[in-house]
Amino acid sequence: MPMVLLKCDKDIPEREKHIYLKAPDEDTREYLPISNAATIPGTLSERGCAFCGAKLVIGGVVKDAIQMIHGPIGCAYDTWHTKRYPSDNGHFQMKYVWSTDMKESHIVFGGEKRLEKSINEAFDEMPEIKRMFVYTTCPTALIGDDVKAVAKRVMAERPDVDIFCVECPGFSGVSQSKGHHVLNIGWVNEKVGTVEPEITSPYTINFIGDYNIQGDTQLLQTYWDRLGIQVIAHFTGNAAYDDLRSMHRAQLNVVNCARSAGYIANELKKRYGIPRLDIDSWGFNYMAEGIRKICAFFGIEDKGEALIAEEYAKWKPQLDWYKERLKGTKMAIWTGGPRLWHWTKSVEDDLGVQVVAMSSKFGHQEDFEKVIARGQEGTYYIDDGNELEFFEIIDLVKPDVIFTGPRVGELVKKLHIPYVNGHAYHNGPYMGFEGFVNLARDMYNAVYNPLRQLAATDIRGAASSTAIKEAA
Ligand code: D6N
Repeated sequence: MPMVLLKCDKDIPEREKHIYLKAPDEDTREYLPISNAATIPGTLSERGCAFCGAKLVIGGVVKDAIQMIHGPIGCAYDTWHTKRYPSDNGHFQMKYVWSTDMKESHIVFGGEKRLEKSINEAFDEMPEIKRMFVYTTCPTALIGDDVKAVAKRVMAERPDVDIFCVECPGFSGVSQSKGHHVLNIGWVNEKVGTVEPEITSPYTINFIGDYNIQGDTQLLQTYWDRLGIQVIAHFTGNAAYDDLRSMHRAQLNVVNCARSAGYIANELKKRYGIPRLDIDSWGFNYMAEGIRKICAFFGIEDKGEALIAEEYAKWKPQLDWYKERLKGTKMAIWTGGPRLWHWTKSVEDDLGVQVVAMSSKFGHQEDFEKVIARGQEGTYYIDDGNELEFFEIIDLVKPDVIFTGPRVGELVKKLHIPYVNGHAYHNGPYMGFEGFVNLARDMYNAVYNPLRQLAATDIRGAASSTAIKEAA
């Protein structure tokens, strides 16, 4: 039976449809876990809200815009500083958070005046910044504040500023995935095509679905520079607001995270005829394949081969050093969705690591199709997993390392299983050739860390003190 009802789920048997164990000789197309559906009551979901998907994942990465969150203060604080996406302008977007700080009386009497005042205050405080995102949140959307009308008024009074409104309150979807969608479509509807870029190369791309986590975008940028490819816009790692307004001028859309940003790539194709090319940027094999495809599109294959050869010469020996030591390591990946399919085969091919369990918070059917196709037999594939399920899965598959977020990471550490931050990374970047060596290093350091044995030792008992001597 390929769908699995875990013991901890005996009171919520509907969970069976969300957990799949890949078995030999099955037509896996018949067994996709249900996904992108409302969380089942009774399960403690790890998901984020739709607002968070728009703000924390995509909009908040843009480096030169004020992020005005129209709602209670917590919506601002809780989507600030929990991810690391640096920028080359002093990390302006990570330093500050702005909120209209809605209180009960504003909810009763309406928050539009307060929003207008807050927008003006923010621009006055930071006169060098002329761009802004405004987000609605659950309460301000429920009371019907017309944020677009407010933004229009401010833009009429201040002709040098530009404001983009994201109307995507937390309750508007089953997970943060909805926020990705709303922001993608809003941006292409309202902002793309409103700025003309300066074209400096015969080869132009948009790089879509990469958020400069610990410098990913900046590392890949060194490749595009060496290949002579101009990136019109990065959606949205280290991105400038106005660059994203000129996305309509690229010759090719290169998509890394198809989940969060496939929508805008599809719209750019429909409206402007720009082709979409999906690549994986994590892993040696995948990165080389991606560079080959992009170079083939422009007819600059030689340049691509030269770059790949240089990078392999520099980094492959280091990767192999780690591969030698990580071979046979059992890994679990519990992140948002796409990293499951980006990573399962790359760690297997490049590092000899076996992925034994994968859980996606908000992946859709297409994400599960990809991950099950790329993943191994005997591996669990879980949609919207909860903590009790994680503990049971750990007992079943006994992973040596888990790539997940800090919250679940802290839990698994108590079981003396090392975790590596699969969202914001431990010491990234992880994309590209150098990046995958960083990932291997962090995995090696986690798995072989001697502190793990010490942490598992209780020095209060006589038996344990022997153990500690042995460990020492
Ligand atoms: Fe894509 S689906 S945007 S790759 Fe996305 Fe990206 Fe994945 C995700 S940077 Fe994952 Fe998230 Fe991040 S869960 S924040 S690691 V966390 N929405």
